[in-house]
Amino acid sequence: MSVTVKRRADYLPPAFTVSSVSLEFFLHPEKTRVCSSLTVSRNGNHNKPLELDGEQLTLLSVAVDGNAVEPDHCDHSSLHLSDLPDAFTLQIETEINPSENHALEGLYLSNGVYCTQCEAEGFRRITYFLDRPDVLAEYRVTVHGEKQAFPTLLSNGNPVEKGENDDGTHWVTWHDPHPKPSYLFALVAGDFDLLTDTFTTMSGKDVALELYVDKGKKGRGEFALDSLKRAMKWDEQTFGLEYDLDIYMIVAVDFFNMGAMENKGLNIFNSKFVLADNDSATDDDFFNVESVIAHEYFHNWTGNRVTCRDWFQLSLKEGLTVFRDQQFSADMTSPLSNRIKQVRVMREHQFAEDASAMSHPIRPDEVMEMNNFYTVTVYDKGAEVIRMLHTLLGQQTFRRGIDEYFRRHDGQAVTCDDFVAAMQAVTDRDLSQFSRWYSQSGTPEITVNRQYDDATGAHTITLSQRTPATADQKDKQPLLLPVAIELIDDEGNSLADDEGLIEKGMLILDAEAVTLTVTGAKGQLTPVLLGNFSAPARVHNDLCVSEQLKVVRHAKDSFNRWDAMQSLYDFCISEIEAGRTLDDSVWRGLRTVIASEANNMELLGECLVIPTVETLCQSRNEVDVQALIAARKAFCQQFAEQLEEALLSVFDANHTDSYRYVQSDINTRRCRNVILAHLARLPDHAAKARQQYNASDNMTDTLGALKAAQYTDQSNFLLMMGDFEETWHNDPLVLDKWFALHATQARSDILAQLSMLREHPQFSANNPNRVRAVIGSFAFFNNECFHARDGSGYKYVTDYLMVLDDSNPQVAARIVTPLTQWQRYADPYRSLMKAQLSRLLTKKNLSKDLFEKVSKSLAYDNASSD
Ligand code: B3K
Ligand code: ZN
Repeated sequence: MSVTVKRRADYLPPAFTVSSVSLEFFLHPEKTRVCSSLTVSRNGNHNKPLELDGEQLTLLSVAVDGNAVEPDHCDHSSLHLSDLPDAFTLQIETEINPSENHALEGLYLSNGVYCTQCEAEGFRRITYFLDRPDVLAEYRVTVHGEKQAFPTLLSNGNPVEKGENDDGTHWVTWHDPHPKPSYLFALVAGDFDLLTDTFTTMSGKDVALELYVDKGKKGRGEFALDSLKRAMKWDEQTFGLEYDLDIYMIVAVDFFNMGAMENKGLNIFNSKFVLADNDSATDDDFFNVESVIAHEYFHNWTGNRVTCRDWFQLSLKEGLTVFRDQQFSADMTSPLSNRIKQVRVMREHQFAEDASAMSHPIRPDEVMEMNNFYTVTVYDKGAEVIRMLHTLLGQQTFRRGIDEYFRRHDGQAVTCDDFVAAMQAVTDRDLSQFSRWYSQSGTPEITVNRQYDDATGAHTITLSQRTPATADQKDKQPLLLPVAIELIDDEGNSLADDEGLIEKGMLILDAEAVTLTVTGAKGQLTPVLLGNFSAPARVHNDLCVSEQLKVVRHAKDSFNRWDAMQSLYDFCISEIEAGRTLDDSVWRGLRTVIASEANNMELLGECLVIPTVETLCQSRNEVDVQALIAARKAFCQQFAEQLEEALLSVFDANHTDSYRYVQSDINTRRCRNVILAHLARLPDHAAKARQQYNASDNMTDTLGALKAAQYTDQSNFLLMMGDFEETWHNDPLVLDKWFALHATQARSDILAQLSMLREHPQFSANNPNRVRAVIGSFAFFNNECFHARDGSGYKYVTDYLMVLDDSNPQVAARIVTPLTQWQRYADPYRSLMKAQLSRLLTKKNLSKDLFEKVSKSLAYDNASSD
């Protein structure tokens, strides 16, 4: 298979520009006609042909300035025209088939709703166009559709005209005054329930807010609408950014490849990130709705008003917007639990991506299929890079930099370098070394070395940095790492270093190594690094159990305290792996922590979570995954037995009243559910899961009870699962939770169970949410069965992907991720995984999406052995 690789270095400005686009859609399930009229000008002095992108289009006609022309070339991927005037009108008519579009890119019809998804390169499935983000045009769009089935016809911008046709159809014309790239185009047609509201901006302009949901789901839309208003207000207060159209629309659809899409003035959302009410949504669901609503809204400035020059610059909008939504969520909920959530994503997924064949800098250099680069690296590490800038500059200077960025680039398509240059303009700190974060891939590692001089009483602490080679890049340079650091002695005192290299708790590590000297410490001096996870790095610290417990007790930074607990658990599990018995001092220490934090539900709840298998893999090489799972399980069992009383007293002393989504209650529910899952392993407390299930008035506690029940006997668990299914069988979004829990069961007949789930009346192989709930949950979260020693789990997923790839390559390429991470594991796992990837590679008509990930993974010979 030959697939073209696109390179960042090859960027050329477009040969032609398009200043205005007029589109007319005649909707039809199988034969939608699209008439486009473009105002085109030659860009520069050249004779090149106009080369338009297209995919799966049937061309009906082409005309230049009103005269029909024959293209030089037209096939399924492009249309070329030459001998063109310098400025002209180009009219193109195409036909597309929305019903057969199961890839859910371009215009598709599902569940009786027409909708579009154009980012990154989906617009070319609608009409031939210069489908690249640096071609910005003003759009006027008319949509014709059947009146009965599609009373709502939407596109970007403001509605300007509507009318009825003689054939019983009706039409609406929309105009978007803001020039935009094609990836922000959107169209929706359907029959919805509508929630409306208004928001008055800081300059006094009224904006109409409209939220379109499935019929009968109005009650589940209110929280999203309120979240939108909170996000609008927050962006005004924090960044001085105001909304710029008269109307802001959000449509919730049931078939969607990802979370949501920030189309100008017309966001399209996966209904999972809109619909939430007290009965059906968990605390996490509410959190996710609010954060995705905010994320898409924030894109209106960081993404839409200033967009990307090319797709290699994706982090320009995504990293920055994720950072913005993280700050918003922290302000709306709680900074600590938010930060822990973000760090879990970094450690479990982003560090794993760095260690895989798909490693890339936050600004990638080479891409085969752009959809494969909407990654945790571009998004989450991208946000960490912005966060470090924020840390280095401080909120006020950072804000001035953002203002400068908009002053320079509003209305333009720009690069990450442009962003850094705007930031550089407001600070004296030289950002040239910092810029390496954009070009260098991999996870930097900070190693701590300690020495003590008896004669002088001086402690020396050397921090050194190194980024191991990655699959895409061998040579690495030192990075600029802001390292929040605290030095604690045995009496819990926080000490300064003799030379004052640490300023306000922050050490800038920009060389390969730096040495600190500290005198006057009482006893052992413990360095506590990366407070609040100040840089996306891994730390090798040689702290023993008593020092970890000292950090939990004395560190000022709550994140560090949580982190020390995680390291402690990691250590305990490796002791069990090595066949050693845990010292009683560990349990005594943990009992003390529980007792002293008994009133801090938030921190305690997080501290009692045992690291996942994915996290534990990060500190191990060539993992025997079944042995690791067994050791983790044994630790959890001992944890419950040893800490039973301590856990029980916290569980019994804390309760919530009837359900409210407020932070103190969220913390209590979280802590109680974490404890419940521990206690459920003990026969004496197994009944608690059932009791909580019966008493629960909310989805968080119901699900918490179900999750805990999996550690009790099977029949009890299955009875509860049966009851849950009966209650929610008509509610696919809620049933997804049941699908996912079922798919993550460690049981010997799991593959038969998965096949049964696929026969469930609510399962649909064309619906990404269902596929992710069943197959995705199995591949990502059912470690024990996915990694079955006979390779049956890998084979099952591969068989599924072989079929899914034909209809929805984007979702298939997401779900293949765990298989491509074979290099983490020892044999037989790695060979069995590779064998399945090789099988996948032989599939006929393998998509570019899967080809890129699978072929890179197979070609990867372990770069970690450098
Ligand atoms: N920008 C979209 C993601 C598009 C993904 C295309 N495969 C959603 C977001 O990040 O806000
Ligand atoms: Zn985004």
